[in-house]
Amino acid sequence: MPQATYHFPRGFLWGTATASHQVEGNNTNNQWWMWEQTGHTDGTSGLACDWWGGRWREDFDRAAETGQNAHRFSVEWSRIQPTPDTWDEDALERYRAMLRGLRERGMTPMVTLHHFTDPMWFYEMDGWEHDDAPMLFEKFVRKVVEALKEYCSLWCTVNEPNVYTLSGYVAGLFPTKRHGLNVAKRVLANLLLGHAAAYHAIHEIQKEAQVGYALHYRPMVANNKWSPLDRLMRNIQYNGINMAFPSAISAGVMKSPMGNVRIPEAKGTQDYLGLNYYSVDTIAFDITRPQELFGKRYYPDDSDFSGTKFIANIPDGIFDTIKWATRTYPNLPLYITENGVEDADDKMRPRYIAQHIHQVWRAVNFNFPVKGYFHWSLVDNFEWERGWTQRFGLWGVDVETQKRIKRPSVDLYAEICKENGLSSEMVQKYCPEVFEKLFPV
Ligand code: IFM
Repeated sequence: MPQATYHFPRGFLWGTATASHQVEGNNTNNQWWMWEQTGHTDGTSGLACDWWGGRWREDFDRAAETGQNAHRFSVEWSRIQPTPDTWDEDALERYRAMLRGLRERGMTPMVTLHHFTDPMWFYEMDGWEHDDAPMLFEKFVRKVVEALKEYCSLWCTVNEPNVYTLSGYVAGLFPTKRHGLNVAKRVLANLLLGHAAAYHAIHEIQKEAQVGYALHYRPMVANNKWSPLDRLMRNIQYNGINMAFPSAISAGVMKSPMGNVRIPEAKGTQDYLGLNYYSVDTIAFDITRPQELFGKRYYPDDSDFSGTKFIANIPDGIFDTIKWATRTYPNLPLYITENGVEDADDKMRPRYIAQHIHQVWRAVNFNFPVKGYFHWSLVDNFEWERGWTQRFGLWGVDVETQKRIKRPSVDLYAEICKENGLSSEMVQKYCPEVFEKLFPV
C-alpha cells in the first residue's frame, strides 16, 4: 500500500468560515429575521450558535486546539448601524474582542463585510436596488475598518453577490421586495459599485490591507455535449451565474443576460479572489423552464450525493475552479473561502474533505497561487431558507441545548491542519473508500 503525504507550502492558511446571521443569534434587526418570522424559512435562527452570547470563545478554542490557524467570519451591519444615523460602539467592541480572541489563539482573521444580511432600514429603502446603496455600504465599511484595523488586514467585501442576487431577486428564496431579471441586474451593478467603493476606502484607511470578495463559482457541463441547445443553455447559465463580478473586475463591464453594464470603477478592484466551491452543475435545455432561461440545472442520478442531495461530491470541480481563476487573473492570490457539505451523520464529509483538499494540493503543485482553505463550516449553523435542515458543521450543534457534538471529520481536518498536508494514513483511517483514488499504485 503506498505511503505518502501531500504537503502544502509553509504559511498556508487552514481555517473554517462562518457568517454573522448564521451563528450569532438574535439578529432581530435585519431582513432575514423578518423573513423568518413571516414563515419563509424552515425554522428560525433564534439563538443560532449563540456567538453573540459569547460562545464564539469556546468555538474558537475548538478551532485553535484542532490546528486551525485562520478563521473567516462576518460582521453584522444591522448591529453596527442599527439606524441610518446611529453607530453601536458596543457591537464594534464585541467584534474587536472576537478578533483579539483569534489573534490570541494564533489565528489569522478574514472579515467579511456583507454576508447576505442588510439592516431593516436599508431593506425598507429598497436595499441594493437603491442608487444610494453603494455609498451607504461604503460609509459602513469605513466605520468598521477604522474600528477593526488593529487586528485585521484581510477583508472580504461581499460574500457570493451572485447567490444573494439570484436566490433573492430571481428565485424568490431570499428576502426581497421585488423580483425580476432587470431588478437583479440593477442589484448586481450596485453591489459591484459598493464593492469597488469599499475596496478603495479600505486601502485609503489601511495601506497593508488585502481586499477581495468571495465568488460562489459553479463549474457547469452540458447534459449532452453534442446537443447545441444544451451547450447554449450551459453557456447562458454559466455566464449568468458566474460572470457578473469577474467580468466587471477584469474589464470594467458587467456581463449579464439582460445586457452589459459599464462599471469602470470596478476594474482591478481585488488583491485576491475568494472562491466558494461546492459542486458542479449539469445543464439541459428545458422548454418548460422560462423562469430559469430554459436551462435545467441538476446532478446526474449516479452522483455521490450528500444527505439531502443538496451537493454532489465532485472534487475535480475545485481544481477546475482554481484553474479558471488562475487563467482569468494570472498571479492573483486565491483563497478557497468556502468548501463543505451538509452531512449530519458525517458519512460523506471525511471523503469530501480529503478529495477536495487533494485537488487543492494538485492545483498548488501546478503553481496556482492558492494561499489558504476555509472549510464551511466550524459548527452547524442556520442555513438560510433551509433553516436547520442542513448541517454543515465540523461540530454538530444541538440547537436546544447549545451542546457541540464532535463529528469524526474534526479529527481528520485537525490532522490535515497540523501536518500542513494530507497523508495516506489519514485517508486510510478516515475514508478508506477513496484510498485508491487518492493514492493510486
Ligand atoms: O451557508 C452558506 C453560506 O452562507 C454561503 N455559501 C454557501 C453556504 C452553504 O450553503
